[in-house]
Amino acid sequence: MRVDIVTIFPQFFDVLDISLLGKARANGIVDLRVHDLRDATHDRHRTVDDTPYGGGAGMVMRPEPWGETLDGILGAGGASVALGDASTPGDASTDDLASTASDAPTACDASTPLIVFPSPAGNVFTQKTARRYAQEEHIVFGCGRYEGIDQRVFDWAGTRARVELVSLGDYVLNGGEVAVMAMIEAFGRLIPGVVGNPDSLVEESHEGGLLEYPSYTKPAQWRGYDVPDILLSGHHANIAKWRHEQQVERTKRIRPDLYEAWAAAQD
Ligand code: 6GU
Repeated sequence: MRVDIVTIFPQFFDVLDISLLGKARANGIVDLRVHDLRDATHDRHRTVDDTPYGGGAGMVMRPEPWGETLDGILGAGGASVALGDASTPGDASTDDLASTASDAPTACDASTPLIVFPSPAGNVFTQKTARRYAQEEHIVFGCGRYEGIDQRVFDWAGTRARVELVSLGDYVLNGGEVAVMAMIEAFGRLIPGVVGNPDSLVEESHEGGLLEYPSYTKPAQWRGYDVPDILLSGHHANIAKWRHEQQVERTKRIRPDLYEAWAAAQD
């Protein structure tokens, strides 16, 4: 799988070398390339932003460095959609397929790369999104800063690739870098061969629609707290039942929204 990241803070992603992804890169499972947006500027100050047309606070990222950088990543070939067709909305048949039909053309088919722009205005990234990204052949992350990126970058990119705006949740970050790191952490471990024991992916929170059960290890007594007797019983069926009950109870208490969705899917 190929992953490109476009950012004005390339050093930010140095830590990917020491994570799980570092091993996946060394093994050749993930071909990850980080691009400095400023390398595609041609003025002495390496300017990537400017004042917004129409006025207003903050700065907007200029389109030219984005165009030049994405040209280099996407290459000369690949799909291209005629501008006249560009308003054709993509297949947004699932709620998770983060359609940006109103913001950018999505006429490109699944054989084109997926360009993800982290944005608080995007569809919320979930475990389902992570599973989908883990199946992609080529994802490009475009990290915006300042008040955003010139809208024409999204419009044009949608003629060359599938484009999605994706948010981590309802709060505002200064830029997309931390969001991209979180998304890579989430989908990277779902790429076949990245996590050693695939069983560990099945039991955890969100994969089954419920939060994880509590875990215990040695010692059996610690600072007055005992490990629940059932876990020392050796009775595997009872342990599985207890863990499931814990999951249901926890989810109901901490995430009633998830609980309702899970309960509705049970019948
Ligand atoms: Cl993906 N980007 C930014 N800038 N802020 C966010 C976000 C993303 N998700 C939540 N807040």
